[in-house]
Amino acid sequence: MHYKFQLTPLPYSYDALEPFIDAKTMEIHHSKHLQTYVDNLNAALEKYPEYQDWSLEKLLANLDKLPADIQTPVRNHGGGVYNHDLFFALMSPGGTPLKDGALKSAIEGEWGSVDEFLAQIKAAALSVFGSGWAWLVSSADGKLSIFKTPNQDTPVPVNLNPILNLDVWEHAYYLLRQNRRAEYIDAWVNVINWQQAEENYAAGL
Ligand code: MN3
Repeated sequence: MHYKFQLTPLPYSYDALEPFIDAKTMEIHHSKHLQTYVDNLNAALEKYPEYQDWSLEKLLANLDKLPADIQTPVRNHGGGVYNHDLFFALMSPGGTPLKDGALKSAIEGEWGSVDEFLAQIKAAALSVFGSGWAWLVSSADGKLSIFKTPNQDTPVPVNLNPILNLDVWEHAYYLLRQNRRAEYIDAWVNVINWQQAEENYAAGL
């Protein structure tokens, strides 16, 4: 995937995550917020053909090599595209189960149980001040950790493999749940696409 970036279609309908995440939130989040990130990323790259064949990962890993005037737009809007493409694929109607296997074993090895991991990522997500993301990531040796990023920053520049991410920008929950971030996180647990998380983990090994 490189310039000209396109809006990735949602792999389910806007109302498919009800009642946990409402249709109006999903519609605005995908068709307005993500579309804006795509458009602004393309606008930043429009006048620099030499970067138009760079993948999104390459752009995000090499922000300091880009022309000064597009470093911040690519960081913010490219990060927005990267983060949301992961996030939307990591949800599914009713969720998919975390099967016995490499990821479940690694989570249990690190946190003792999946429930304890979920408690820890909730705590991390609640502690993001303002807008940002909570992540489950793996390092090159496969070790898991919980990670936080502000704004639309990504784990790419620090070479961490994304397994699972959670958007805690207010636009992800404000329409249905107003300021109740904890309630949104508890609802999100019901729609986690663990099968996709398992694939993301395997891709980083
Ligand atoms: Mn968002």
